Amino acid sequence: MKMTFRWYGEGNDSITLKQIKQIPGCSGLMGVLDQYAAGEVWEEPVIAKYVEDVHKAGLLVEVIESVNVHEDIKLGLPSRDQYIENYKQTIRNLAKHGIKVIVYNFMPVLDWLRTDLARIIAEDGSNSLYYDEEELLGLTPLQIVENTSKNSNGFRLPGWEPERLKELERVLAMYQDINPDKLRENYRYFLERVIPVCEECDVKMAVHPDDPAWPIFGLPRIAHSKELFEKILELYDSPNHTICLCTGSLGSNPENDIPEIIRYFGSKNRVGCFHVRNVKYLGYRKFRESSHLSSDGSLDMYEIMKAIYETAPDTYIRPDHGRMIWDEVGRPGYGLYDRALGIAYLNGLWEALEKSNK
Ligand SMILES: [Mn+2]
Repeated sequence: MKMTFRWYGEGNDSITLKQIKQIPGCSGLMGVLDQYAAGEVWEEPVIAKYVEDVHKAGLLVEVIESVNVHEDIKLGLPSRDQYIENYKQTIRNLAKHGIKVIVYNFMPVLDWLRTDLARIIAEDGSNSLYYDEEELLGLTPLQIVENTSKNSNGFRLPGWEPERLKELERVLAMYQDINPDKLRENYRYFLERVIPVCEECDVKMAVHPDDPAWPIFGLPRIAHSKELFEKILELYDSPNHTICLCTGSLGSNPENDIPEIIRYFGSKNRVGCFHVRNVKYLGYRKFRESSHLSSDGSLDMYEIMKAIYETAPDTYIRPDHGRMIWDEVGRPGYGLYDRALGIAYLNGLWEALEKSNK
């Protein structure tokens, strides 16, 4: 298992590579280059500079996240072919610099979604990302986008890039005719073109689940349960077509049995990497993000790590969102302290699993 940490690049993150290097048992990054809009080619010199910075700090980067899929590909518009060509070029460019896994998603228009990016947790005064479907019902998609960018402490949030969202209403309307089957067909078209390139370059595509794990604003969403992921994997049969198994996204729906889902796809060798975090259920379609510790949230993190240990031991893991603690100010969900605590804890579980299995 390689324990990693998400990092947005020099000048674009409140956290330094030196700080990440000092987290015990953190060997590398899941990297992000969020200067690129969906559909653009990620240029080789820019990738090379990012990778070089990371290596200089004594860290590895073999996973890159948020290589976003252009909306025209999801909508199946004629212009998709050019965007797919660009995507293929980005895969080749990343592969040349040692990238082994590319994390992306196929969510229409809106990426991950919360109704509050900094909900105060009464017990200890920390804050974390929060979702309440009832609050959402009172808002339009445009209001949600505005609230989300306003409350991000000045950081661009992945999936919420302004240029991607400025035509929000027009794009939302275009999804009126797209049902889940149609979206899957458009997804198949994309995979048929992109996965052969991954096979050539020895790169795995890893699709991230819908977050939260149900449809929102009437948009088709096709990646939020074991059955739906089974359908996704059936779209193209290749070991390079995998899941980024995010325990907190899938875990937002208590009907998803996370350890069971990990075992199922892990033993088929179809998990490219893991985001591991906990979530606390507060009611129907209402939750907040908690620390990683099992007893702080609703997921059994020991069972989750055990399922990974038993079915996908050579994988990449990173702690996912953390709370904001100790008065840290940063990109919501992506502070240093709570995620570093998450790494220490997850590594502790892993050490115990290793030793008890000797
Ligand atoms: Mn995730």
